[in-house]
Amino acid sequence: RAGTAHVWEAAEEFIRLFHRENPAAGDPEVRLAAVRAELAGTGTYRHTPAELVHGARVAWRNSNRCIGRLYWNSLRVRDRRELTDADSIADECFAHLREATNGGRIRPTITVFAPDAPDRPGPLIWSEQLIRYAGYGDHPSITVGDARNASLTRALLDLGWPGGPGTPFDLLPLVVQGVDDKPRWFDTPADAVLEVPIRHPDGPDHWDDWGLRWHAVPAISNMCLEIGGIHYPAAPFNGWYMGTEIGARNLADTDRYNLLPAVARRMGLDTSSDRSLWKDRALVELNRAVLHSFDEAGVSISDHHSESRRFLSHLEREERKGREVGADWSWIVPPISGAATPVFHRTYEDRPSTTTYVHHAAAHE
Ligand code: HEM
Ligand code: NRG
Repeated sequence: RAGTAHVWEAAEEFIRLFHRENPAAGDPEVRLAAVRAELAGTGTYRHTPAELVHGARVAWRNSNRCIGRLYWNSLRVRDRRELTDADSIADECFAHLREATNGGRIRPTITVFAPDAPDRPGPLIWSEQLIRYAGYGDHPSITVGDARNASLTRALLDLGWPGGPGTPFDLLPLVVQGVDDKPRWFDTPADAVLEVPIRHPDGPDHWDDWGLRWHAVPAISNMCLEIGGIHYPAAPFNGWYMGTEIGARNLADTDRYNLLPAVARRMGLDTSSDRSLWKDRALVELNRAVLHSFDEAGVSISDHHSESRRFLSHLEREERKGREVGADWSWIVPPISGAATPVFHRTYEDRPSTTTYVHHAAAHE
């Protein structure tokens, strides 16, 4: 069969790694012979349940942009490879959210749907994350909501979604494209989404009535899980947030919620000159508010100082196991107080792997 040479190469590497790290799984040569025969006969091969679990975990271990990798080996894997249609996939995404949210004690979880087959691509989740806020309007400065999701919001309206109430935090439906089907949208059930109201620990009178909020669970749903040459285009995964993702980026970036001027105003800061460092001071207070609010709500979240220390423990532990850890400095170093965290003061090798999570082009752009 033509076109399977590159699959075989990645498959052989993965199967050998799987057996090296799971000696109880038996003789790799026996499994390799079976994989080779299946590839020759069908143009693809099926992972065993144990290979899928380990593969999804190793793909996390190989995610060079992720600072949260210390617990890679405890990722919960939901095997839903039999599902190819949008309805069941949406249902299972919502079930994923309920199990992963766990009342606030967030559990790192992945749900794996059908892989690409030689004769047809697998299902696709158009939404960047399972939970996203609408962005109405095409220009960041005039958008209501999250400008990052303006193109997804537009795609949804084109698909017949009537639109939400028009608040800055309207939940978008999930967009799923089943195998051999058009993309379809599914309203996210309220009981699948936990949100946290953002309040400041010192200034309740200034922040309480503001209506800021963010969702508890970051669940990336548009990356492709690649394991040993097999591509799972729909495989949403989640961990918990590091506070800076919300406080220093989502709510602060000028092309997202752009809230620093409003925070500074509430704090009574002099915004007439950059040199008053009003942006820096507003950033710190916004980040304090995020951590405080998640703590108050009993929702898992890490801060960038402890997450950085955990990442260095991860590097040490992996080194002891004889494994080299790839990392991308520009993604690992937190967006505020970089040099105050230990991950700043060293370099990393951004080494590629064939078992990892990769971005594919957005279907709606
Ligand atoms: C990226 C933290 C769990 C895979 C990141 C980033 C942070 C982070 C801060 C950078 C995000 C950004 O700058 O936008 C964490 C924490 C976790 C966690 C605190 C808690 C357990 C996971 C899990 C997976 C994962 C469970 C996969 C199974 C990734 C990937 C990226 C990433 C693939 C890069 C995303 C991209 O390219 O857009 N993580 N993570 N992480 N993480 Fe993690
Ligand atoms: N910055 C994005 C999420 C990216 C992934 N971060 C995680 N992943 N924490 C945001 O929504 O702010 N995770 O799987 O936990």
